[in-house]
Amino acid sequence: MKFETKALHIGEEPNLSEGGSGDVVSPLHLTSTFARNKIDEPPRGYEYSRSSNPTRNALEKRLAALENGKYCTAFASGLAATTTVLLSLLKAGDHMIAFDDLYGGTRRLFTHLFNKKFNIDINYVDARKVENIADAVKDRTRLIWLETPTNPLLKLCDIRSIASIAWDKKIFLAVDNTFMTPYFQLPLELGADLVVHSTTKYLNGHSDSVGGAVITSDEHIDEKIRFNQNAAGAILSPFDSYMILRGTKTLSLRMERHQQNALAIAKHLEAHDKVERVIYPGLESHPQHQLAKKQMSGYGGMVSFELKSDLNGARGFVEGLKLFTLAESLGCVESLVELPALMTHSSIPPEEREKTGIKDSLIRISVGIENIGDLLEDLDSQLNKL
Ligand code: P1T
Repeated sequence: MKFETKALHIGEEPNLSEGGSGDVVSPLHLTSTFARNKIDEPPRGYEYSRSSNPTRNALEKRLAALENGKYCTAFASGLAATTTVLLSLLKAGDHMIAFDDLYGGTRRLFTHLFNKKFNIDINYVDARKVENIADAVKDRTRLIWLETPTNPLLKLCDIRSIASIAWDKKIFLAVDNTFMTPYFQLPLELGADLVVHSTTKYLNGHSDSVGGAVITSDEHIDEKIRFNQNAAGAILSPFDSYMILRGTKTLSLRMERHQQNALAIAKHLEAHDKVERVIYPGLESHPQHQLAKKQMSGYGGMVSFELKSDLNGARGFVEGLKLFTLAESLGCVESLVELPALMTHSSIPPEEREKTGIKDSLIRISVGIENIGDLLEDLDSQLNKL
């Protein structure tokens, strides 16, 4: 089955056997527990909804299929998924390497919890250069953590080349695929061991659910993560599982439109004299456009740009927009705008932000599926005020 078909049919096969009701849409199983006849009689594979739930299972099956993986575990948020991966693969004293440009909350989790509290040694490196990863490897390195493209600077790294280093040194490679989704990028096919998602974003797509997921094809990795999904308990609720199942059905259509609008906006901003720099992997001016073409089948819906202005100018710009809602998050049908220095990445110390290139005037937009003419008019109205 191709992507669009899997997104509709995997995990939601109507049950037409005797006793099955033939629901076309997977029923929402809100039960917390499952009855059994006798203590030793396994109750149809389900015992308790933290361990396993039919609606969550349906979603996990679908997401595994969309990423071309074998196993998926779903969590209460993207960060809960990330936490469970680190809990499952690392122990105190281990070393990990992470891209130096990451979602601010992921970096806060790594630094404040796993490094400072649980003694995981972490090196943040510019993973655009594969040799920076190779140079950072130590005997104790157990995990490499990447976003590509990164949040918010849309930097790319070469998954296949980094996977070959990881493979050689027996290090796990995890890729956060939230920005591209499996519609545009398949990290497992490129050699990653695990894919992580904030399903809060494109997979659900409608700003009305928070969730996360981990996908792998490695049985042993899945076993560890599944154990901790139950043991630590940061599971996705049945209702959110239902919402994301519904969201994935239109993912392919939404991603095409997000991308079409994002490219038009990126080109428009690039030609505007009030704009210093536009970052979008689909622009030929993106320093890694060739890698984007090779590694991804599209460029996504996220655009970042710097105004020829200061923090106050950028603040006035984002606060003045009418159609772009000023809010954190991304990947939903409506357009959102934010200032990373004061919002999503404010937990990163200013000197670290400076080092990775997150300037005060950097604006990040998550381009929605509205009419492109309306979106351009909204942006122009604020650009002309500068
Ligand atoms: O918010 P949560 O579902 O816990 O997901 C965390 C997360 C993980 N990975 C990436 C790439 C992300 O962008 C996020 C969350 N990001 C935002 C809320 C944001 O506005 O960037």
